[in-house]
Amino acid sequence: MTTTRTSPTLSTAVAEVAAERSGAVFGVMGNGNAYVVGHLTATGAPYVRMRHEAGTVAAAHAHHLAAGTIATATTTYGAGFTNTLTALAEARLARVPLVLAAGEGPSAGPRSWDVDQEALAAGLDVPVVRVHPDGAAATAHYAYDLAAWDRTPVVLSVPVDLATAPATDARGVPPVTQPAPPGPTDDQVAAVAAVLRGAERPLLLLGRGAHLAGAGELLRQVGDRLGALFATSVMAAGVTGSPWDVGIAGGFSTPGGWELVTAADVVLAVGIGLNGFQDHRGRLFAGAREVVQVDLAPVATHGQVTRYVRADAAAFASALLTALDADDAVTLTLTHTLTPHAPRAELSRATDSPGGSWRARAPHAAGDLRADLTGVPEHAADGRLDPRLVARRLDELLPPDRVLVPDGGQFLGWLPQHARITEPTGLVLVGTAYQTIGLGSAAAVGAARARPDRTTVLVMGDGGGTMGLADLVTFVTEARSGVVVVFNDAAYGAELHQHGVAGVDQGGMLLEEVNFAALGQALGAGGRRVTRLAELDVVGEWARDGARGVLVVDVAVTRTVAADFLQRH
Ligand SMILES: Cc1ncc(C[n+]2csc(CCOP(=O)(O)OP(=O)(O)O)c2C)c(N)n1
Repeated sequence: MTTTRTSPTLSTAVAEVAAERSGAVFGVMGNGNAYVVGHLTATGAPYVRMRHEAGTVAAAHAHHLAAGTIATATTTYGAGFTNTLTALAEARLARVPLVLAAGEGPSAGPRSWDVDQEALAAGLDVPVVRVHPDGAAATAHYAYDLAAWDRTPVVLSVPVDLATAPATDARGVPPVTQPAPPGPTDDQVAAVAAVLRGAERPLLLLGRGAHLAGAGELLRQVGDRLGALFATSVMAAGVTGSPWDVGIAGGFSTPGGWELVTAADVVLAVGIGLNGFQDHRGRLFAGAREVVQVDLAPVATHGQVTRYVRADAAAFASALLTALDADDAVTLTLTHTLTPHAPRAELSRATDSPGGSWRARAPHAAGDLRADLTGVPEHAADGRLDPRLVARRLDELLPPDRVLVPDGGQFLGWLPQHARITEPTGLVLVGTAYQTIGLGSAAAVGAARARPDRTTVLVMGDGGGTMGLADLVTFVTEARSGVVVVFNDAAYGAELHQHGVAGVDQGGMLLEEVNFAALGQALGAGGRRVTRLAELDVVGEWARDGARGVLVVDVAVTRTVAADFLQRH
């Protein structure tokens, strides 16, 4: 293939824009994108060879979650494109911006083996931008602008018959300008401040919108003024960095955290969609008389919201802080007049909520809210390990500078419930929006690329793990520092605990045991099969030895313990 053309072609123009606009390009090549990929590799662009096309999109998705920037996926037309559809649906539902530069059938009309890619993308609500030789670079830029503006994956389509056509700048495409996010009105802020002032157990419930707006610190200050507790969505775990964060709200809550979250009488939900996972069967607001939601959606997105403010999370938090400070100043003056020598701490406590600060009444909220596992036996009756003890031990052994990347399955709940996640980029979750399994290994590739300074911890079940085997190969070759933890119950455990227990025949749920440690070794990683908790120490040894390369830890866990998120009522 020639990649030394001096004049730009449609493909080289797309490749140049992809290299300029994205920190990484994840691709599998074929006829439809050969010239795009060839130009990327020839020019030294950060191109990652994935092993399955679903992985190209999942890796770009994870890269965005871990780095915040837009990444690119690239595939050929036809089978290459259709292989991406599950991952594309996930990115669309998760509102993750990325660009998929995909080959497409000829502009002159389809051949016998072409499918209608535009219709397939439309079925997923994913926009398609077709490149034409005139204005190829401008059109490619438009695809990135659109992805950023609408927080969506965009298919940038390269018709195969035009792939090497000379590109010109003849046609300009107006840049997409990001509209300023709406700010709250003074009246809205004053009303919310009053509601929060009247709360006995105020909770700030924060989602990815708060993280993306960079509002974590401001919201922490708001909560501190109010003596409030914090909880987050899974995508915003650790966003405030406050010790008063009681953890993830919803199916992944710790028992202690869930009790506190559902006891709140006033909830301020910021940058969070309040979806079914967070709401967890309608119980999220069990104790709340007021639920204030602040988000960018045109209207409230949960039926129990009592007051909705459409605003950017940071603009709102800053205005609310000012309003609370103004209230404090008034109270401070009054209190100071009465008790001129009272220490500052006393004065600020005087401004607390009516029943005294929730924090003062529930000091355990700042402590360890995880389930008490005292007395839980290491091995269940089937002789395999208890996954909760495994997760708890791994939390101690894994390097603290880590990014957890779970696949989907019932094991999903164990690490969020038992391991510390101290910042939103410390947990990269690809698959839950569309409820798909099998994308974890590819997501781990994207996370490892985005955060080479961290240890990437790929966590998977044996079912999703085998589904995503192709890009386990990529992870092992790509990751500078990685651990693969397989919660291996030799079953589709989530199916077993939902349908097996309901009487569905288990023939389709039980799997042959796969030895992932041996698989890892065959791929060039370290591998250890773990049947006793003490054998997990291999992770600590690996970390002490410099945490280099990839270690696969295949843990034989029991089928008999069901995850809380499948059964909490
Ligand atoms: C692509 C896809 N196929 C099937 C399912 C249905 N499904 C959900 S969880 C699950 C089992 C996952 O098994 P495993 O990865 O071993 O994890 P475990 O549940 O055992 O922890 C299956 C098959 C799905 N969510 N996505």
